[in-house]
Amino acid sequence: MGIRRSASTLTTTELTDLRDAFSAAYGLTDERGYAFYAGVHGLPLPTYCEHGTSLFLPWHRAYLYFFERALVDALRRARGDQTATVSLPWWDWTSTQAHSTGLPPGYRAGPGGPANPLAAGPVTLNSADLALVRARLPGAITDGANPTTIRDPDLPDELPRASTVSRALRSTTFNSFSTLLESIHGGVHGWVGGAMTAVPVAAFDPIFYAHHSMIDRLWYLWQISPRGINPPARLLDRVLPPFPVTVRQMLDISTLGYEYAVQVIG
Ligand SMILES: [Cu+2]
Repeated sequence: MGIRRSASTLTTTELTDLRDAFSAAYGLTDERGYAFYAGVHGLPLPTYCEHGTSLFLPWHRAYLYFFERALVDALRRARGDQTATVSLPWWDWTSTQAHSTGLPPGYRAGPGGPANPLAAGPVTLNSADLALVRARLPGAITDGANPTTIRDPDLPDELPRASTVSRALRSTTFNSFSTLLESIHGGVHGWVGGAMTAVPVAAFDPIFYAHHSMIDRLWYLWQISPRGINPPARLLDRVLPPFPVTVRQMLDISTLGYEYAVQVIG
């Protein structure tokens, strides 16, 4: 919790904390763990995530909020240190660096080095769901026992451009902003390839959370811009299952205990 930073600016300590937190969450098989959160978004059924609706932004904000809390708890338990903390970084896929090298360095697999828990996530599904994923979504997860997510990234310069995001940020209604941003977001899922291209398993890839932090940050930047406005009033008291929160409660990130480094936009 606290300040969410760009994935490309993490200190060695911050990256170690993040990796330890993900590893700790991978090891928890109950509702505190990674499999539970990844499963909330996709398989096993029911799938809760909101796509193609005006709840896309608030639902994913709630999702990241509860997942980030789970990461903090997992890290504290693993370290036996109640002061340990961690924040979800965002992956700025519009940056010059992303357009030349693609995925954030901290999320890539090192050649022959120790396994990087941010390079792939464990796909802990029952055998029927695993068989379904393998039949319907070839190339999403590895074969054999203890499968993990697979990526198949496109060329770095094919990531969304800052100018495309700027156009979305000039939207003057919540629904037009949400629709434009969701479409840009979908392009990045496709760019990463593999598990990230498919809702049922996308959230098993740890890059999912860095990608969605970027989306959440762009919503925040639009909210504080002169054009930012609340979702339509009829949506404000909608609950965002399975989370016991409403759209209204997701509007002000300062009440959620995290912030993004401020960036001035015109
Ligand atoms: Cu997504």
